[in-house]
Amino acid sequence: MALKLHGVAMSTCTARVLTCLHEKEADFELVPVNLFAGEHKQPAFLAKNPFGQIPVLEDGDLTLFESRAISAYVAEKFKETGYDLIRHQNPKEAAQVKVWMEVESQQYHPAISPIVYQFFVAPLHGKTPDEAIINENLEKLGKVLDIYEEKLSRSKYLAGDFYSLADLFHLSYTYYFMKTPRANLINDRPHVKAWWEDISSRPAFLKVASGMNFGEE
Ligand code: GSH
Repeated sequence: MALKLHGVAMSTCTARVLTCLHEKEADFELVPVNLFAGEHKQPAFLAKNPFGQIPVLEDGDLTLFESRAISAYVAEKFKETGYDLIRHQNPKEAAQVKVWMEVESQQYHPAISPIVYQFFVAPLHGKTPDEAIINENLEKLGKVLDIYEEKLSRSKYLAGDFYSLADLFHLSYTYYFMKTPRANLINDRPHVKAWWEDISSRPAFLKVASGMNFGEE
């Protein structure tokens, strides 16, 4: 039975899982959730994720939420097909993948997500993007990217000389960030820029990016 992913193609967290599913060439069905109608806050959806957020993955009797945990499950379940995202045959490389997955979630995400929110989501709620929040987080993001620049001068990807789930986790938020007037934070750092151009041009992500039209016509 095909996996069922409940979510919306333009959502960053859904896009993270979709990219992973495409990399693994997994058979799945995307079940749309009507966020504007509040479907994710209704009992039927809350039974799948009590936090009332997308995405949710159903694999038979297994129900999962949290996009990074779902992606890790998909990468493990389909470790023999598609691209190996977790270096499952090399414990030391696999450990480095886990380190940089944590870095994305603990360092990169907290800085980039408020910026993306202010540029793309706040206007949907009739609010002007808050410059103070944007600037404070640009500063944080710049410091994180300085560390990335140094790391990426020593290895082609974050966990080593191989693309992995750690790189993949960065795609969806960075994709929207690159549409803001502050894309220079990436473009001014040559190794980060080369890394971004490489990971964002993988066929699995291009498929997903074609559905990410948040905040655009
Ligand atoms: N940490 C969660 C994950 O990675 O899955 C975050 C999930 C999340 O924030 N989902 C957003 C959502 O459902 C869409 S990207 N927003 C609607 C809401 O929170 O009401």
